[in-house]
Amino acid sequence: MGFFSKIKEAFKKTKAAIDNKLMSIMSHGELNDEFFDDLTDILISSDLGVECAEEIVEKLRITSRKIKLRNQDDVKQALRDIMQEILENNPQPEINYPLVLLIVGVNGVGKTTTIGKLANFYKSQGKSVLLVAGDTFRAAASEQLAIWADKNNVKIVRNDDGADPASVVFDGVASAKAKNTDVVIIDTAGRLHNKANLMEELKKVSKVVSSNWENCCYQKLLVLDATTGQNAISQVEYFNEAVGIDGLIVTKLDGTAKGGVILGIAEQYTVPVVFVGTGEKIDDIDTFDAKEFVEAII
Ligand SMILES: Nc1nc2c(ncn2[C@@H]2O[C@H](COP(=O)(O)OP(=O)(O)OP(=O)(O)O)[C@@H](O)[C@H]2O)c(=O)[nH]1
Ligand SMILES: [Mg+2]
Repeated sequence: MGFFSKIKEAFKKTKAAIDNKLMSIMSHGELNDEFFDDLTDILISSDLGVECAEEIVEKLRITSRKIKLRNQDDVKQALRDIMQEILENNPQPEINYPLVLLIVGVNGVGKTTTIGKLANFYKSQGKSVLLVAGDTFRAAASEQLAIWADKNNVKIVRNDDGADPASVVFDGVASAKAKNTDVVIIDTAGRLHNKANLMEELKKVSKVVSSNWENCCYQKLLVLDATTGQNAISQVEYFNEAVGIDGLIVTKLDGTAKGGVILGIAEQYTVPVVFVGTGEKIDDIDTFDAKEFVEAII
C-alpha cells in the first residue's frame, strides 16, 4: 500500500465523522452562527485543538463573506485550502549532505523503529548510512538498533549499555567523517520532556555533533506518537527549548483518529512535520505532504 492509501486508511474514521456531521449541520442550507459553532466542535473532537479549530472556522467565516459557499463540497474545499495553508506556513528544512539526524522524543514513541525505516529510506536513495546507538540507558536498546542496522545492511557505532551517550555520539561522528558517510542517524534514550537533568544530557549530546562537525547539515527531529493527541504539544515545547527542533516525525498514524493534532502543532509552532509513520514495517514511512494529508481528513 502506498503512503497516500495508508494515510487515507488511517484517517477513514475521522473523515467519516467529519463528513456525517458536516452533512447534518448543512441540512439547513445556511452558514449561520450555529453552523460555525457546530463546525468548531467537530474539529475539536477530531483533536485539532481548540485554538486551531477556532482559527480554521474564523478563516472559513472570512472566506464565506468573500465567496458564496453553496454546498457541502464548497465548504469542504474551502476547509481543505485553509488547512493546507496552515500546514505550509512551516517550510520544510533544507537537506544537504553529509546529513546528521538526532532523533529525540519521550519513551516509546517509535524513535528506534523510525531510525530503522529512515535507514532504508536513505539507502534506497543511494546514500551511505551510519546508525549511532546513543541510547545507552535502556537495557538492550543498542541491540534493538543493531538489528535494524543488520536488516538494512548498514554500519552501526555502539558501546556497552550504561556508557556515556555523548562519547558514543563522538565516536559516531568521528567514524562518519573518516568514512565520508552521507547520512548519520543518532538514536537517543526516551526521556520525559519535563525532566530537567535528562534534557541537560540531551543538550550535551547535541553539542557533541555541532562542535565536532561544523559543515554537516545537522537536524534535530522530534518523534511524536499520534495516538497521544494534544499531549504532543507540550513535548514540542520542551524539546524545542532544549535542543532546537528542526522537524517532527509523527508515528502510529495507522492506529489513531487523533492525527488532527498535526494541524494543531502547525498552528502553534513553526516546526514542520517532515516524516510520518504508518506502521511497524520497514517501509511504513513517508515524507509528509500537506495536500495529501488534508485530502485524507476532509
Ligand atoms: N502501529 C505502529 N507502531 C509503531 C510505529 N512506530 C513504532 N511503532 C511501535 O511502537 C513501539 C515502540 O517503538 P520503539 O521504536 O521501540 O520506540 P522508542 O521511542 O525507540 O522507545 P524507547 O527507546 O523505549 O523510548 C514498538 O512496538 C514499535 O513497533 C508506527 O508507525 N505504527
Ligand atoms: Mg528506542
